[in-house]
Amino acid sequence: MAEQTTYIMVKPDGVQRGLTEEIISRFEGIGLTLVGRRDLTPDLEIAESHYGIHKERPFYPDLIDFITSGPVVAMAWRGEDAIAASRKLIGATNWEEAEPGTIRADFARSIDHNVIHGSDGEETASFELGLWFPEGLDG
Ligand code: IDP
Ligand code: MG
Repeated sequence: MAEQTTYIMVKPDGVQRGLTEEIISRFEGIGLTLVGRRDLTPDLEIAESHYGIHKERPFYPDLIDFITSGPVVAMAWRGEDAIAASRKLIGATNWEEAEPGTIRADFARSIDHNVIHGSDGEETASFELGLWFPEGLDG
């Protein structure tokens, strides 16, 4: 497996609950390196691009409201097999189905406010990194 960079975002609920540092430690704990970080409140334009794939889903309007509701921590993490390793660390979308010890199993308590986002594949990762880090990454 080659080195990859993935897009990870602490969602507004995670930031508001003070989980950012704990989440960063967990990514460091699996050996990934933080190569970009931006703290921002997403505007409608970036939120709609990021979640464009879910436009037809019933939960889309609530998802956009939620993700634009307050600050997020947008991050780029790099390392061996970073995309799948991060998804594993994060756990299933629905916290009730997430493996014990994953971030969502430990901290999420609803399917929509589930603390964290992680890219689900190489194409998604490169799209999302370009969207959230238009000026590029460190290193
Ligand atoms: P993922 O975040 O695990 O990749 P996706 O299926 O890509 O999950 O969904 C994106 C986000 O949309 C989820 O993280 C969650 O916040 C929200 N979401 C997904 N499915 C539902 C649902 O059935 N009800 C409400 N919100 C949902
Ligand atoms: Mg997804």
